[in-house]
Amino acid sequence: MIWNDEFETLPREALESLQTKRLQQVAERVYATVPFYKQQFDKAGVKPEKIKSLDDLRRLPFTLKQDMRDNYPYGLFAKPLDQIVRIHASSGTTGKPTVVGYTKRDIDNWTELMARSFTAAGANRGDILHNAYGYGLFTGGLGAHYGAEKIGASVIPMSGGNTKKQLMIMQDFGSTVLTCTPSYSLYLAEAAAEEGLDIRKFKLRIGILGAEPWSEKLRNEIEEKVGIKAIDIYGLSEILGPGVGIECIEAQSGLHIWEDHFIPEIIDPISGESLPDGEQGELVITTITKEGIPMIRYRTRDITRIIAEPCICGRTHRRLERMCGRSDDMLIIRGVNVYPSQIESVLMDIEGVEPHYMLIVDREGTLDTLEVQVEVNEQTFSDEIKVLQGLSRRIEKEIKDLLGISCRIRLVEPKTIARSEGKAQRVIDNRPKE
Ligand code: DLL
Repeated sequence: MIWNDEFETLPREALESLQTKRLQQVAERVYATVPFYKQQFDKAGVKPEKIKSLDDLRRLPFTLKQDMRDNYPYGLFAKPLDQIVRIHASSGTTGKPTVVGYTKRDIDNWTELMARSFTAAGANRGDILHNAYGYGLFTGGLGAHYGAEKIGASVIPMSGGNTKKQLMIMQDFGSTVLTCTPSYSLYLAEAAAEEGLDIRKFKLRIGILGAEPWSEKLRNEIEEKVGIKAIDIYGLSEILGPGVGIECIEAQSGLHIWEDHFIPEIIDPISGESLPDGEQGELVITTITKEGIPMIRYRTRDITRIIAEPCICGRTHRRLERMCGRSDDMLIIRGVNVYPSQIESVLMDIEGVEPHYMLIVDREGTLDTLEVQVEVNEQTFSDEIKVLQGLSRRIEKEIKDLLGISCRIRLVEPKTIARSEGKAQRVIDNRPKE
C-alpha cells in the first residue's frame, strides 16, 4: 500500500525538477531570513540566485551540529516565534541541547511523512499502534503519534518506561504494531518471558523500530524473539524527527528517503568531497520544504550509502542503506576504524550469545585496548569453564578475522548488562581525551 501515490511514485525527472524548484526557494528564504546563512553563503561567495540546478547544491556550505549550538536556542529559526507551534530538542549528552521549531505547515508535512512511512511499513487504519517512543522533547513519541492518527490507526500513547505495564497494555489492548527502539523491543520480549508470558503469542505483527543503529542480524533476532516483522525507520530532530526515511515492507532492504522534502548527499567525512551513488560515506541532508528551521547541507554524521536502483515496491524515492553507525561512534582502536555494529554482527552469529553487549575502550600505556562484554544465555553460562573459554576464544578470533584487531572477551551472566528504554548505550570510552 502507498499512502500518497502521486508523490511517492513521481517519475524521477518530475521529482528532480520539483527538488530543484524547492531548493531555489529554500536557498532564497534562508539567505533573506537567517543571518547565519547569509554570512555562510557570503563567505562561500555564492548568491541564492546562482542555484539553478541540483548540482549547484554543492556550492553551498555545510551546516554542522556546532552551528546549531552556536546559535542556541532560536538563532537558526527562519520564522518568528509567533509562527512556531512546536519546539523539540535533542537530548545531547553534554552541554546544551539542539533546538528545533516547527510551523503549522511543518507539523502537517511531518504528519504526512509519518503517514507515508507507517503505510510503507505495512501499518493501516485497522491497527492498534503501541507507541513506546518517548513523548517529550524527543521527537520520537509525538512524531509517531500524529502519523499514526493520520492513517487512522488507534494509537496507544505509552511513551517509554514502566515495562511491566507496557506488557499488560499490549496484551490486554491487543496491540498489533509496536513503535520503539530496536533494543527496547528485545527488552520487552525478555521482560515478558520473566513474567511467564510469550510475547510472540501477542497480537503484535509489525515493529517500526529506529532511533539507534542496529544490524541486520539484530533484526533477525528481534523478528524471531518478538514474533514481528521488524521495519527500520530513520530520522533526526535537526531534519524533522522520525520519518525522514523508512524501509518498505515489500523489500525490507534500504530506507526510502522522502525526496520531495529532502535532498540527500553522501560525502567523504574527512575531505568533505561529494561521493557518487553507491559509495559509503556521511549522509548530508538539505530540507527543501521546512519553514521553521530549514537546514542547508546538514552533516548528519550518519554513515550509509545511496541505493539508486529502483525498488520493487514502486516508490521512486531512492533508498539509504541501513545506517552503519555514526562517524562519531566510530572507534579508532590502534589505528583501525571500528563501528560497534560490526562487532554486533559478529556476536549475533554466535550460538549461546545474547544480543546484549558493551564495548569498553581504554588505554594501557600507549596502547588502546578493547574489551567486549557480552551476555551468554543461561544454558551456556552453566556450562563448564572449558566450554566458556572456547566460546571466548572463538569470538575473539572472529573479531580479529573481521577487523584485524585483538580484544579481550568477557562473558557475563544473563541480564547483567544494563537494558535501555530508549537509545541503548553500547560503548564506554575511557581513553583520555586528546
Ligand atoms: O532518534 C528520531 C527518531 C525517532 C528516529 C524515532 C526514528 C525513530 P535524534 O534523537 O535527533 O532523533 O537522533 C538522531 O539517531 O542521527 C542517528 O544517528 C540515529 N538514528 C535514528 N534512526 C536511526 C536508524 C531520532 N534507523 C540520530 N538507524 C541519527 C540508525 C538511527 N541510527
